Amino acid sequence: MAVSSESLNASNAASRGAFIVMEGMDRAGKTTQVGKLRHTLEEQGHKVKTIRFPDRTTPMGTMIDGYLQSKTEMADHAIHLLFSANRWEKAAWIKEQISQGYMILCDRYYYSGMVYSAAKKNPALSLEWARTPDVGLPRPDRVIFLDLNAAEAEKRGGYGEEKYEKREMQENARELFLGLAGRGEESSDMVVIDAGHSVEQVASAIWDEVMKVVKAVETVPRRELSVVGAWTQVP
Ligand code: Z5A
Ligand code: MG
Repeated sequence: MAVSSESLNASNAASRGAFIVMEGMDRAGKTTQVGKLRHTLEEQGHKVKTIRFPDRTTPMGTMIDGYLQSKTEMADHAIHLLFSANRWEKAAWIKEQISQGYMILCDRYYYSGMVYSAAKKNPALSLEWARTPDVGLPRPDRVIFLDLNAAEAEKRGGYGEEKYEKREMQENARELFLGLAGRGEESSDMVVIDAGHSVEQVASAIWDEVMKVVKAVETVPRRELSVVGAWTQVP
């Protein structure tokens, strides 16, 4: 992608990496865009590692995969805590890579965790409850939310194969995701990008955001990543 006029220099040796999360609706293009962003950052000389959640390669991830493919049943709270535990498995690794100067690009994170579980509308599983097990995880420097309505998502490849890929669930999840723009630290961490454009147009909008974050991280050498804090007040 063309970024020449606003290129960034390779990582400053004295700075930590940036922790960037790609969130969004099903089939919004998160994995596609993580790949493109990795390529662009590496072209500019940055060290980059990618991670995705759920990480289906761990023992807990295998259980999550079985659930998403409707091979096993699990109580709503139990699967929710497994998704969270799957992130905690990687928390120390994320902190370590960031301190070594790697840019971490993360494909889904705790935003998906709380939103998809709350989208089930189980009266005993609120958004607030769902967020709690993730308090204390590494807090992203920026969360890019790729917004796509369910009708557009359904036109894209592979839709409908997994458990949550149903119209009502997707519409509930989208409403909850967008509602995070007005809540707690998520309101300052999250930026919404319209994912209904071409891959290149979306990549360009993402780059505009990422560039700002990388510059900010590089100007404050060795500042630690902060952690996800508790929601202290109900708006
Ligand atoms: N889940 C949860 O409940 N709790 C949690 O804590 C977490 C997740 C972390 C599986 O996630 C499910 O887990 C998910 C949330 C839940 N359920 N739902 N819904 P996953 O990340 O493993 O899901 P996935 O299989 O990777 O699908 P995805 O992430 O939704 O897709 P994507 O990464 O956003 O899209 P993509 O793979 O990049 O692209 C999809 C297709 O669209 C592909 O054919 C592309 O070529 C095409 N595409 C991409 N961009 C465009 C544009 N701009 N225009 C046209 N076509 C495009
Ligand atoms: Mg994906």
